Amino acid sequence: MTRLAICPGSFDPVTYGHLDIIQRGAKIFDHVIVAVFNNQSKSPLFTVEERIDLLEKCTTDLPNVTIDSSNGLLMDYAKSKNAQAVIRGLRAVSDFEYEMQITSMNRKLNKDIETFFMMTNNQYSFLSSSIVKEIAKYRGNVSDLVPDAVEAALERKFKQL
Ligand code: COD
Repeated sequence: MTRLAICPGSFDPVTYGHLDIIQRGAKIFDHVIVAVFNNQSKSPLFTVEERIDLLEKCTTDLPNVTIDSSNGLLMDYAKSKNAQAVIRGLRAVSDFEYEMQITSMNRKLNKDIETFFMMTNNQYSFLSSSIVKEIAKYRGNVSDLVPDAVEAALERKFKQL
């Protein structure tokens, strides 16, 4: 049986913290689908298409990773793909509280799909898409935080705004 996991998120935009979780997940599961969800409450900077394009550019070296998107519930999406698991990353205690609530609710929606948590790599423990956007907005250097393609996309985006 193929072990398939969904790695869901906003990825607005993808960072080295996300990529670390995706790479490590891809070593454990046969196939990982990175799914971009349109979380409107976060007022995204990038469109879903732009986020997918950046994720595709940053995962070309991972043959068992594909990129997709969804507008619905994560558990419905995971079931439609016959996934056994969802992968999430954990940075701090604050992440834990949020994840615990969502995971409990997701388990209520579908008890057959497990959520796997991976601790952040220490060097990325303070890294988030929001912090990257804040730094890039004021023309700060984000080259240690995101791949080149994302850095260039941020530059273009903030020039337009
Ligand atoms: N180190 C390690 N992990 C990290 C790092 C880092 N530096 N940065 C981010 N991550 C992890 C996050 O913990 C998360 O697991 C993943 O990477 C994606 O992060 P984000 O911030 O891009 O994505 P989120 O947390 O905004 O994604 C939320 C979802 C879109 C998954 C959620 O809203 C969702 O499931 N939406 C669909 C509707 C639904 O089913 N809702 C739940 C109903 S109970």
